Amino acid sequence: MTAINSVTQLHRIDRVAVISIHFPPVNALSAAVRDGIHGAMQAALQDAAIEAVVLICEGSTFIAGADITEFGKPPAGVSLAEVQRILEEATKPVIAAIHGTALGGGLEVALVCHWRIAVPSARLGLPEVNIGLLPGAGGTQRLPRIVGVEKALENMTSGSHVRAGEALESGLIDELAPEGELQAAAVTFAQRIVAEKRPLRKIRDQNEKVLAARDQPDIFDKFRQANARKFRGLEAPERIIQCVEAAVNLPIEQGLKRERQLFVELMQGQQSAALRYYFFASRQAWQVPGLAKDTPLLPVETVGILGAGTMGAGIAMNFLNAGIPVHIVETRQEALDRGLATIRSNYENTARKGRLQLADIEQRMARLTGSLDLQQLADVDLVIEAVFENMDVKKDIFRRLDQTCKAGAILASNTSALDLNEIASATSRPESVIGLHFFSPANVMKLLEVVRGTHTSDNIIATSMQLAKKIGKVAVLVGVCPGFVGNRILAQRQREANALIMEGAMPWAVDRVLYQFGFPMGPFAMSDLAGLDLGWNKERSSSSTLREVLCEMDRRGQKSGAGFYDYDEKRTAAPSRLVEQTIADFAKKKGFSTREVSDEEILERCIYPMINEGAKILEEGMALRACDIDVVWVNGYGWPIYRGGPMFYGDQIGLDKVLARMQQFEQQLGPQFKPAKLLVELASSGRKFSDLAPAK
Ligand code: 3H9
Repeated sequence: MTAINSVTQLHRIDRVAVISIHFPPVNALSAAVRDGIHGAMQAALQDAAIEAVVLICEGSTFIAGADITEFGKPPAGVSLAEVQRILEEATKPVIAAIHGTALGGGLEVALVCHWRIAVPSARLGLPEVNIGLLPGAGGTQRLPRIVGVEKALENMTSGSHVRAGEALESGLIDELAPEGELQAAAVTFAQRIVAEKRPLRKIRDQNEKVLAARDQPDIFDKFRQANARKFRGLEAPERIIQCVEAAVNLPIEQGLKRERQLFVELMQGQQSAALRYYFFASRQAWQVPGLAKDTPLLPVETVGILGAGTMGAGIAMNFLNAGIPVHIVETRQEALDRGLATIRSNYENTARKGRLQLADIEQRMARLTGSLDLQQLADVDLVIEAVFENMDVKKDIFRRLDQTCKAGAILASNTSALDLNEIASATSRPESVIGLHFFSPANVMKLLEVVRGTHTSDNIIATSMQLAKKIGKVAVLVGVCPGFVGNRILAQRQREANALIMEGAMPWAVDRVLYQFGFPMGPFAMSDLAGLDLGWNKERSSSSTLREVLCEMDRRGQKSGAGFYDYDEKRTAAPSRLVEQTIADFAKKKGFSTREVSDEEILERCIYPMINEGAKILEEGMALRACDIDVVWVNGYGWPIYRGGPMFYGDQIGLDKVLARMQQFEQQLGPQFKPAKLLVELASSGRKFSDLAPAK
């Protein structure tokens, strides 16, 4: 065994050289890894006793890609292109032995090896699109040469991973190795290649599949059209398509040049910077400073839910899906029956779309029970209260839970805005009380705000974070304040959207600007979808808000065929003259004078107060890090991921610019725009939100 460098070993098994990489956590292609492979290859090629080479990794995975932390730094070590050249041009067969994941640059390294062997649990993919890039080490030219143009387009623009079995079928790998015996199988495979004197196989020379696509020029436009919605606003998918067009129409050397050029363009762009930032942000959100790594976790093997409404039912599904039995308690049989039926029908809908087997439905439903008896929750490990937002009702429930539930049970509230500490004060064990704020529909939405009360104990927090992972949520720890992080920031945008239409912007103009910014829909389209009559009462309605006026006109949103917009029978929205007039009359009555409002103002008025509110949230320690706020907004509110999140966006456009506009708005429009202290501090010292240390 020879150490080539700190991360690379070279050893011989008979006449096969085994290069093994050990660079935890994911064997990313850092300078050391590149140097190591290059050095080991040189040694193996020079050694006359060596007939073949196996490239393998230690730890949990094969190479999972280029080292993202190196991006943007000055180049160091041997380049990836040189590493690939020495592998591909080697005069001795080189076999990549894959376990875990071979992703991005990792798969691109495997693709310049002459053969690939993998264990069945391995997954392979080119997920660069997820960080706003394209496979920049030949992936766009080599993948279509193996799996064909359509599959390559699909794989690279979705960033999906394929399992080893599928990879074998498509030719991406050449053989499966028994699980746990990868090295031995790879060496045997290499020896067989040598014994059979097989000519070295280079993917770059296999042109059949790309040439076949030359006769179908509309293949690319069809692909663009079919995916237009999915790719909206994103730069990388289109560049990937252009690279594959190059693979089809140009010789490989020119295709590789085109790939490099487009890769560099993306790498220097703002989208990739945002997506790379988000990659690390989404991982950091799981880490809670001050919480010891060995904090004991509580077992959560049974869950009780109070309330079988839309929220309660959706929450229950998360646990049923993860194999955890749930008991739902309601106050009325009818409501309970409706809730249980909702859960079944949600599963049936999923099954109809082919995403669930009928047997799975029964398995999940078998884990679900319900009753009208709170005592049934005496032994559960976790209770989640999901009744309507009323402090007195919630306090009463927690008082009773305190008397009913076993010691050590986690008592959680799904409140979206109420003071968790006040709720906890109704119990004799506030240390066991936590907020688990799910977003609607709770079985679909990824975000979970884990709300830490003043007294919530560390093991309840650690257990909740771990449980969130288990049920497939993205958890962010937040503090107790009205609306927590997500809704508190949303309130800023909503206030401004409402104000803008009083000042002369039409709802469809506000919606268009926010849609073009990248949100899936604007606030008025969203209100129509949710229903304008949420919380509206016909008897008490007094035309005091525009919303009330619209409801009084029976414009209650999509469900009534009209709201801010008019809807046809397919629910296609169209701007409404009547609404335009209604807004003008209402604004006049309230003393507003209307004017032309520019798109730029709409955007700044809606977004900058959100950034400002985020700054206040950080100032108060209600979010641990700026990037946590971004994770909340991307996962819970449709913030376009390629803009990183509101705080990253603020950093990107410049906090001095945000501050200057907030100050102008404050002067023109009032104190609601008063800049946060933190925003002033950062902007005046030329710093960013990302420069801040996390809160404790
Ligand atoms: C590329 O290859 C470009 C090329 O085409 C062209 C070049 C010219 N670099 O996700 P986890 C860290 S672009 C640096 O929690 P899991 C991660 O931050 C790259 N670090 O684990 C975390 O650190 P920490 C294309 C990386 O088991 C730790 O590893 N490749 C990288 O849930 C564990 O990560 C990709 O986009 C990296 N490439 O999932 C693959 N990857 O512990 C990206 C991970 O300090 N990676 N880290 O928080 C993944 O998809 C997942 O990490 C993986 C493991 C599936 C591998």
